[in-house]
Amino acid sequence: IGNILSDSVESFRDALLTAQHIIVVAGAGLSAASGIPTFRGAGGIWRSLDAIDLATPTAFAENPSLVWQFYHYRRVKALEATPNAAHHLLAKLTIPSVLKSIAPDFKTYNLITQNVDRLSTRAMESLLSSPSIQFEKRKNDIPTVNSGGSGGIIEMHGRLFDVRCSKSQEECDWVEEDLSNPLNVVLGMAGREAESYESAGSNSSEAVKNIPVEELPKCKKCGALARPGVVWFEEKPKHLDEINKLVDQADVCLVVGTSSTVFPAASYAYRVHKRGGTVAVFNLEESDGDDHANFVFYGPCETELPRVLG
Ligand code: BJW
Ligand code: ZN
Repeated sequence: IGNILSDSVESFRDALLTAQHIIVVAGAGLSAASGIPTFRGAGGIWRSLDAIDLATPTAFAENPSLVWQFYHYRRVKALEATPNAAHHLLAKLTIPSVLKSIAPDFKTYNLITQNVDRLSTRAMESLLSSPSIQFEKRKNDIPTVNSGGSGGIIEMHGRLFDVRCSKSQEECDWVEEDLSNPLNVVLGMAGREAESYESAGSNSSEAVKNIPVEELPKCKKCGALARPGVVWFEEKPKHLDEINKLVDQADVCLVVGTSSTVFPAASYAYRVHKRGGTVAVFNLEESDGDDHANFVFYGPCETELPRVLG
């Protein structure tokens, strides 16, 4: 028996009138309009390799040179990108007076994102620096994780711009945010070479250099090989305690631009729905999230979010 879905803006806005705790669960589709490739489907192929196969501890252990070049490419993409209308809309909802105009009883609003590209944080930063908006004393409250609070951006799959030691966290806890481009000269050179190879008409893994481990980024504490500060398959997502509290208290869950195929993120809408909460999916097309939704707004989230919530 299929789940009954509505696409009525009016009914969804009615549900928001009594909402108290609102969460957004976001995925790669949120950043698609900014030019960041998604994981599944055509966008997920890098130099003829599948992004999903590269985002694993095994791939890194077997070929750190390959995986670092993939993340160098991703870092450059993210640095060159700018937040789109969907990031900006979700950021604007952290302003209590704005959210109160559509959800007058709301108490908390938090964005749980699977994305590592920093674009939601950048949308927040640009909002906080815009002079035209009154901030209700939120000026110094640049959100990161704030358990039980409101206005947080929770980056559950880590961050593309964090660089950390490849040893286990117990062995070496070094981690540093580094927005530089390139992160290291050799990666920069390999990236440019691969690009000219590609523009000469080839899109293959042959364009990927074999960089010796000594020339890859290193831990600044113990000298071991460094790795991107992202969460790969089989690794523990970040901030799970905070997230679980938010999911357990949420009465409205917006699912934005995710295929809802990766756990535990894929289970959050299900949990809210099962408790009788309202779930609204914003996606280009049908996704696994639809199974546990009350509302589905098909289309690009950068136009659908402003249409439904703006
Ligand atoms: C638009 C749009 C537009 C496009 N507008 N929409 C069996 C059952 C249950 C679980 C498991 C299982 N077997 C294995 C597991 C666990 C595993 C898992 O879920 N595997 C599945 C494949 C089954 N999960 C894990 O391993 C996680 N860890 C874990 O569970 O740990 C447990 C633990 C607990 C305590 C201690 C120790 C362990 C970790 C998952 C890590 C995922 N990592 C990645 C890479 C991150 C780094 C990087 O960026 O490189 O995260 S994989 C990749 O998938 C990335 C994404 O965040 C994630 C989700 O993808 P997302 O965002 O949904 O993207 P797409 O491409 O799939 O979808 C895009 C969507 O957007 C599409 O639907 C489009 O239609 C849409 N769209 N444009 C609106 N403009
Ligand atoms: Zn180290």
